[in-house]
Amino acid sequence: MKTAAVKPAFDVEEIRAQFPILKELVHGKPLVYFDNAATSQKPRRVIKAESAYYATINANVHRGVHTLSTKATEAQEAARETIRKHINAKHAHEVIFTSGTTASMNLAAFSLGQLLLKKSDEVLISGMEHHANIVPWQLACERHGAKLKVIPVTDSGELAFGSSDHLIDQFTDRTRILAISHVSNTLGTINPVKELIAEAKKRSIITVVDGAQAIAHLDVDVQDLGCDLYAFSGHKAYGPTGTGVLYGREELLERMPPWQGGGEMIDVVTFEKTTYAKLPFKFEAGTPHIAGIIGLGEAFRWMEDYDKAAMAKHEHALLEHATKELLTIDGLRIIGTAKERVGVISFVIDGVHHYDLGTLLDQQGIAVRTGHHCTQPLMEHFGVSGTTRASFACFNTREEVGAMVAATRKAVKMLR
Ligand code: 7TS
Repeated sequence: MKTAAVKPAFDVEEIRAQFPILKELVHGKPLVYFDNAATSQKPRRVIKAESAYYATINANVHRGVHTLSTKATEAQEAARETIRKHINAKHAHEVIFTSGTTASMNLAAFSLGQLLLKKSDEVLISGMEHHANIVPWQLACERHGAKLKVIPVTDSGELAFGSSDHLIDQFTDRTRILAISHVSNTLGTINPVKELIAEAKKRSIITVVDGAQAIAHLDVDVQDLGCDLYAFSGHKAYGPTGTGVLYGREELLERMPPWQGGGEMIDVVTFEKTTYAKLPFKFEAGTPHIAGIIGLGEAFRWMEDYDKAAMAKHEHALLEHATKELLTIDGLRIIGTAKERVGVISFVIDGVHHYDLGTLLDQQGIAVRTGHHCTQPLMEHFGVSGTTRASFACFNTREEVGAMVAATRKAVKMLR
């Protein structure tokens, strides 16, 4: 387990002051940014770190003997170590940089497919997955003649385990891989991944966690979870777009074949045969997003400066306030009422299309996401074409929630 350091008390105004974008006006109104599940905003420190790389040490990494290349390499590798510590991985080389969760999942599905999947084997996912944790496995299953199986979702938006007492009857003797989201991007449900992983381990099933919506909101400890692979995007955790991570347990990564070929991932290349570089470089073909990775390291250092539990508590209070206030609107239904949730709230309103509501909220300066949120099977389960979704970050306030509720009430009057 990680050791806790003493952190300053949570002060939302002090946090807000660090996000330059929060001073922007949208349609003449102060920006209320409630689309953090799509991408979070970035504190000044992250923006500065990224531009300082370009302004002072721009060079390619792990290549040159010259000073700038050495400095760029050191800055990139410092980011890797920061992330290792944050997620409590055993080794820095277990942290692979990717362009985001989507790339991490494609890497995982391609490589694990090659390593593990044979005809009639099974990959188990859940009914609340983002398309990035569905389609790569479908492609892998097609390639290897394997089957995709799905853990159903209950009406409250939780995983439906087997019959009783958390007995998991979705696992069969053909299940090779369990790929599951830590937190649902549409419902906010926090899944009991640690328990699922323990069950999977008893059956020698490899576990892959989609942590895209967890990394900025929960205390993620990969050793405590016991997962084999853990994927997330940097840009949802106050870091730059185009950055992400795939954490992998060393012993498994050693056995997994590369996903992409090219420069940096090789040891020796001949036309007859190529041998691969050691970890993590075997999985990092080509020039990485160096500036972004440096910014990502800074985002994690920034998060480390705060008490994540206090951030989570603040976001949860916003969720509770939003739930209570939104439910006073006639005909409004919340989609996803699981007991354990992060600050994500999805809702539908009788007689109001989510797209129209999103447009009217935008005119009030309020940014929410509308639509299926890249979870079409989940929308089908709930019998809706889409929802309006507000997703909170540590810089959001109770007053902003009030503004959203008032604007929603006004919009409903106009639209009905
Ligand atoms: N997995 C989950 C659970 C996600 O929420 C997302 C993005 C992804 C994977 C893909 O991440 P990317 O960084 O590679 O795009 N989710 C959302 C969302 O909810 N709204 O916009 C993107």
